[in-house]
Amino acid sequence: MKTIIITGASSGIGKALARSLDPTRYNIVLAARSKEVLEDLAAELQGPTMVCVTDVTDVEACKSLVKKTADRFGSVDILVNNAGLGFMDQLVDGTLEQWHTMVDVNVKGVLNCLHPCLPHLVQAKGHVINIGSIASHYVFPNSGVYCATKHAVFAISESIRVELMGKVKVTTISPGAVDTDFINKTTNETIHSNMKDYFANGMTSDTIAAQIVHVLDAPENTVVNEIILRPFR
Ligand code: NJP
Repeated sequence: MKTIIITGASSGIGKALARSLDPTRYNIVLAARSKEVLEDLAAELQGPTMVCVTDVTDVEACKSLVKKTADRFGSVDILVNNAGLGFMDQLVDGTLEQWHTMVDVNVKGVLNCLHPCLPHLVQAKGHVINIGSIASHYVFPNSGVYCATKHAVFAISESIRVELMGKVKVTTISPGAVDTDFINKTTNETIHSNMKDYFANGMTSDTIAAQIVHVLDAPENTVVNEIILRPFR
């Protein structure tokens, strides 16, 4: 059995991933802030599962998530840094508060979980899966700060790749539009109404989850470092 922590497991891609994993092969740790949703999901899953209510912006909560995981299951083999959000807006209209929230969740949240996990991952010859984005590679209008955070996520993945080669596997999953609650965080009503159909016609969370499962099933001596997925239309 391998032990996998999934952040942002209460919705979208994280939830779909939890449902897609083979319960006979994984101990699944579900992390997010929405306690009841996580508990309902845990009740639905067949295998060993633990709910850890975690705000990834809270350093102590992230340390506790990793400690509880190691105490309960004996190892941390896979960390999926999936929790993330985007507020789409022009720079001149965006609020500093929303910019900070994106940095706090998408970048610091990844680091807050990665730091306490690393000793366990090195010991387990484990795997970090960071959910990046097409926005890890390109900068689009109305999403400058979001793109900056996802560029940072890609850089974090690359630093794991170059420094921990042979010790810890790392994969960046870089999707384009996926039909989740993601776009509904955008408070600029004009941008939201212009983009919501684009996202509603995007890929499904199950499609992204299937690719993560595929990455986890790569041969022991192989690592898939990145998958870029775009809607085909
Ligand atoms: O979005 P959504 P996705 N602490 O809104 C959690 C990236 N992505 O599945 O805490 C802990 O359904 C939140 O949980 P809760 C995107 O950037 C997406 O699409 O209970 N968790 C929920 O489970 C993100 O990195 C698209 O509110 C926190 C989850 O995050 C990843 O995919 C395209 C949290 C968000 O679920 C999953 O997003 C792309 C916190 N402070 C990249 N704040 C796309 N959908 O089109 C939020 O390129 N969460």
